[in-house]
Amino acid sequence: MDALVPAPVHAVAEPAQAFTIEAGTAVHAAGEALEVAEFLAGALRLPVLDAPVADGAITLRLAPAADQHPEGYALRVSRRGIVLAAAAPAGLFAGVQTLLQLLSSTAHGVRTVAGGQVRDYPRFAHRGAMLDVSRHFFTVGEVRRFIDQLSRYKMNVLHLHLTDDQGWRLEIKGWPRLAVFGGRTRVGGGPGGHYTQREYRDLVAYAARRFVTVIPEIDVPGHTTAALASYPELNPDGVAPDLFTGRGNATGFSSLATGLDITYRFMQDVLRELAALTPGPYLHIGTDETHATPEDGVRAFLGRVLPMVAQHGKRAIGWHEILRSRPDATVVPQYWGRKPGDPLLTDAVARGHQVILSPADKVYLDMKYDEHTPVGYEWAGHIDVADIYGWDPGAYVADAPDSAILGVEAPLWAETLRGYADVELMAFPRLVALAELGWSPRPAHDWPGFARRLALQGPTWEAQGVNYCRSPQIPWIAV
Ligand code: TNX
Repeated sequence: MDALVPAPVHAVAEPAQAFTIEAGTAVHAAGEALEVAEFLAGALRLPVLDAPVADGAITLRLAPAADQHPEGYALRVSRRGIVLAAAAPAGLFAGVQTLLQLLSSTAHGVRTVAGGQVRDYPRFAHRGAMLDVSRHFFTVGEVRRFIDQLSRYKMNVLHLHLTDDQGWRLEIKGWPRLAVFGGRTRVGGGPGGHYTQREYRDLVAYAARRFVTVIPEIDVPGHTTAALASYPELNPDGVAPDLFTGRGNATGFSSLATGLDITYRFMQDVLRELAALTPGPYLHIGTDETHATPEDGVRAFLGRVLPMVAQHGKRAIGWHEILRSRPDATVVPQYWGRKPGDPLLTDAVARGHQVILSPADKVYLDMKYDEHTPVGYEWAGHIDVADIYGWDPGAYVADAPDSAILGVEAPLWAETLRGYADVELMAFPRLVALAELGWSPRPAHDWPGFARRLALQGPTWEAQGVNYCRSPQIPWIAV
């Protein structure tokens, strides 16, 4: 019980009550609880029985209660059996992740679940990571692995940065060259790639089975060389620029033509197809670093594009620069600045916006841990595990109630990454620190305790072949 990450709201260890998984143990569930039961049974290699609570069994039960958090759960492990109850399937899934962390097996293959009781629910609704698949393309298999890794720590959002100067990574049927031409390459000029709509739908469904919402980002009107290179008619002079394979240190050098009608036909088509692929409530439209777009052009562009997002029944997220155009309060700014108490956020919250916090000097996973990290940037400083753990999202915006903070998200930009092993190196263990900031109540916050619990994940990662960074701040167990 004292090894759980993220730390639960309330847990009592009952060491004499460990449950032993026997040859005949089954997972019992009915109705809507069955899908999560099957997930657990798959992980434990046990059968599922559509049957009521029984001694010696692992039972998953939905007990809808209006006052209970949709991701909350109650878990009771005793010698006689395990009962996991929640108001909604998302809560059962969170409880399953707790149960799996309580599992251990002896050298002889005897599997036990630590005894005790847990009552738990998250602090923030949005607990996410962003993967930049534009600067470097990651395959469906790699993204699935990332989703699995997020969900183990009760993270529930995967933001995919699908387009940028260096690559357009999603098939758009009305504009096919975006993916087949605009997705051809990547930073450094190696091969790129893209997701067909079918692959993308499968990915979204895979995430949904793990209660992870995919938020797709089409970054506009800047960061758009891949689109401009694919269709000459999107350029005011009718001439397509070359594909871009640099890192883009001078980010913000490209722009959609905000004065051309075709730009809005393009946006309407892209957003329509994107919305149709997105069961979740959000579409992310970028809007960062629009240095190549005149300020009134940005305003005019957003004045036409934001209603399109709403028309498709979705809520828009934009990087915090979007606030300069004074959008209505349904728009969610994602803050990547570095100023606690930034008046930009205080004012936005006062106008009714909910915000996502991704301060670059706290949670940018593309920053190096220290000077020895083989990849990554340093413009927002070094970020070791204690830095990502050492701030309070609830206190970052002056005078904001917790309800104004939709949550936290760690972006992983991919300019310097060489492959999926580098994703793991940059994400682990730091992402787990963010998971705890997002899930655990503020009073549970405790660095020495967290460092000790995090160290216990090391053997799991070794066993799974996760390329994590053995930060010297963590008391890793010798391997
Ligand atoms: C800034 S943060 C960017 C990205 C880069 C990143 C590199 C933001 C919204 N834009 O385009 O990839 O820095 O750290």
